Amino acid sequence: MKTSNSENLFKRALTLLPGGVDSPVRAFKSVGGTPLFMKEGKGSHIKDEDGNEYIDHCMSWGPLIFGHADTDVIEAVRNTALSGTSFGTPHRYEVELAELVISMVPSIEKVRFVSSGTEATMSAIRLARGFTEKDKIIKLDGCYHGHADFLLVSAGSGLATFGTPDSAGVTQGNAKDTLVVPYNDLEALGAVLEREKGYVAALILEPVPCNYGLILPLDEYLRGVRELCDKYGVVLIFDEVITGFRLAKGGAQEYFGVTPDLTTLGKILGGGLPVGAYGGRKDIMAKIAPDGPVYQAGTLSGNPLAMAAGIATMKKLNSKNFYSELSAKGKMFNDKISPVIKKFSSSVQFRCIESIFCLYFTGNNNLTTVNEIRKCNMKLFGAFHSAMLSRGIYLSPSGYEVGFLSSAHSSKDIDRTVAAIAESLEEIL
Ligand code: KE4
Repeated sequence: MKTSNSENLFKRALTLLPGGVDSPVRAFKSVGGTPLFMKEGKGSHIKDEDGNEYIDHCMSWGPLIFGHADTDVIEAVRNTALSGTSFGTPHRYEVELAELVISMVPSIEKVRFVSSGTEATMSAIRLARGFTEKDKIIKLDGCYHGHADFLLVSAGSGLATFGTPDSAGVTQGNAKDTLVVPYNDLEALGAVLEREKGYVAALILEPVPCNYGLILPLDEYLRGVRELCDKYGVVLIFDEVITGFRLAKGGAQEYFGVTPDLTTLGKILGGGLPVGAYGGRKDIMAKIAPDGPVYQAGTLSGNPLAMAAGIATMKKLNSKNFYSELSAKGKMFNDKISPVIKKFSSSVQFRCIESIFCLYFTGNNNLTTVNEIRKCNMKLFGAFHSAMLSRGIYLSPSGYEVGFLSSAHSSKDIDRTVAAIAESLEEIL
């Protein structure tokens, strides 16, 4: 596979950008080899600077639920751009996208648009602290919520649960108010809430964690979290940056029937342009400036170009049968891949939920907590990723990330991906 153009571009990039990238996971550090510079995409396919074509299952990490260069989204962006990209004033598209989001997401009565998932989660936490006038927050081990300092915190030693900084530059002062408890463990959560009674402002979690592989919630876990938050007066924040508009029109909260107090959104919401959002109960959102004392702002928040992409995306998601057809694709993929995984079940597992999937290199089939996923063989994933690339399949370049299907993935694409997985597992195992 010729990759000299990507290699030359990467050499230049390394002298200009830290690690040659604008986001670390793109650097292929955990899978090895030179990151591929993509040039164009259409539907389920992308092409790199050397002309190699791939079926894409990373899909820009989730936003492209209709696939690359969706005609409706591109049309909306093109038409809007001709009238200008940003005015820094209120614009009708903010109103139209807000109406769509509020009509689709059960928990959202009022919404604020921002420009990334990080901005959404960072603002939602500040809002919850301002609303409750409490300092501590709880996050779930293995969940990722973007790079706000107080969220770059991982589980402390043992049951201490006080957070330890996950990154240089995050101060103890910032980490000390973040408590970390294991996901899928209501007992551990209840114990921390009891011990910290009266001090916890909010609990934030990915309802279905997708940043430590894919972790499926145990039955009634999310309902249990809701009940515990009610019992201790803690604001429940669902970070649906990935699951929002993905698992269902109303995201995981619709899919599992559990309604949080606040929801954060991103990725699909912007149809591939930079958009994030946070929203929820009116009484909580009333605290946000300029209505209330919690400050949050953004130059390009709600800009017409990004809003236009979001409106086109939301309207398309509301078309009849969209989710049942996407769900059927996920089921087809699962049905076709299962016999392949079964053959190699001593070394590889597979999980999926709707159009999100993940392969784990481990013989352990009980993958309900991050500790089990921590034991997966990421070196083998690296070999698998390269084997799949050589067969024209582009997977997210990290064993901790998930893969996606879009409405543009055909049954032929799915057959090709399944065949490539079977051949790649044969090759590396
Ligand atoms: P952004 O700031 O990257 O738009 O969103 C942060 C974020 C928040 N919440 C969840 C559940 C997320 O998954 C993310 C970002 N996801 C990662 C990969 N899964 C983005 C890819 C990257 O970091 O380059």
